[in-house]
Amino acid sequence: MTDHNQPEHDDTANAIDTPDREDRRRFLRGAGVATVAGLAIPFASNLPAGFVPAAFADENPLGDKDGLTLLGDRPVNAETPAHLLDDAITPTERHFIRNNGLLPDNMEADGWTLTVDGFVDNPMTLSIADLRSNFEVITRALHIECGGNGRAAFDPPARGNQWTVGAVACSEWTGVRLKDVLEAAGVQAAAVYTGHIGADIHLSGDPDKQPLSRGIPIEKALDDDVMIAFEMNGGPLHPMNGAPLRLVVPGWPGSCSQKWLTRIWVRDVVHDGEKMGGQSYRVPAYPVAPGTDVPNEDMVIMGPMPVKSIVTFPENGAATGLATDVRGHAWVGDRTIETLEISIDFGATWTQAELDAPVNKGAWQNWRSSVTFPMAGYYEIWARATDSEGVSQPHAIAWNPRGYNNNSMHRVGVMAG
Ligand SMILES: Nc1nc2c(c(=O)[nH]1)N[C@H]1C(S)=C(S)[C@@H](COP(=O)(O)O)O[C@H]1N2
Ligand SMILES: [Mo]
Repeated sequence: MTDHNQPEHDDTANAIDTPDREDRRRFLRGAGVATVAGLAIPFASNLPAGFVPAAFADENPLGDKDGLTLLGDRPVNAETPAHLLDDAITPTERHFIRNNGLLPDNMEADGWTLTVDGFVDNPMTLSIADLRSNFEVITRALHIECGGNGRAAFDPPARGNQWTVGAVACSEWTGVRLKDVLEAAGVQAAAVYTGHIGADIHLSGDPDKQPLSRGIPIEKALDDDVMIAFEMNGGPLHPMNGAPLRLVVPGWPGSCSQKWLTRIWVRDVVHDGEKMGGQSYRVPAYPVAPGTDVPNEDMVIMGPMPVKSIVTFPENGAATGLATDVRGHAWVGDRTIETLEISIDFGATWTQAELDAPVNKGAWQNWRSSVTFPMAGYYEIWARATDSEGVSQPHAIAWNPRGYNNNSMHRVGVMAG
């Protein structure tokens, strides 16, 4: 019903004016007093961290990302449901998002530079055009898994994003080898570690703080399969995935793959940037009972990620016939997957699935099988990968304080028959 007393097209007649993009940007930036449509928020200090005023909710922070589950929007974190990870190569719209801060203001490829300095003979600053013309350009399928993938299953819970299984992806990246760039810069004998710096903005808005600055041992940085990437799946990098330049360090905690990359600082000490110390991306040096408080000095920096797999078909909770195809992916830090087994009887018996070799080093491995259920009912499909050192996925989580490295078997329930 139209209220004829209200003038048409008069915005001031609304309960609150439409919040504009500038308001939202300012709010997300955490810069000064937050407002909505020019109105102060008297109870702003009560608004829980990570909450954005509901009046802004119509602006989808995930944009063109397809079907991702939003875990938080300040910073933006979103995972991909397992059944949407079915492709051999993860489409850009389905690559998960893990941000520690806010997007840089400027993500233009033109004018972007990468500085390589520190313990190198020839410090250099390169444009993306320089990277393309001075080094061999390669395209590789490389997987990235967040160190906290699987944290939601921790008991007692671990704080941080409650990822279930979908903070993992394997896109096809185009760029240059980090190794080639480091060799051109001339890594000095004293170098032990890289330090990675990106252009993203700290949640506080303080330009002197960085949301994240991690690094890797120099031996890993000189691996053939570590890339500085400027394209993703044949197109530009997605703004949420580090446009216009990022590192991709397959097999290592995703946090090593610095997005919005502006500088590689070659260090003569273990890099001490943001989230290299304390309890961040570090695990106890020895096994601990669930719930144990572990002092910082007993924590070690995470290295290669453990052996893991995911079932991408059928979808958890699906109705199937008495026979169904089953498929998914498997991956592991610096090794390869040797076998992938599945069980439909809660792990009593296992059968081997067909497993592909990685399309290149650093890619996840695709696998497939088919199962026939003996009668109608509820079944679970369990998948278990074993790596080239004979290490398999466990049933239970090796608990640690911040919820890293959960590589327990993925379980998918189906209603068969
Ligand atoms: N500059 C910068 N790089 C970053 C991050 C970040 O917050 N800032 N997050 C890291 C983490 S923790 C992960 S898991 C990966 C995720 O990459 P994606 O968002 O492209 O999936 O990016 C890493 N690179
Ligand atoms: Mo991560």
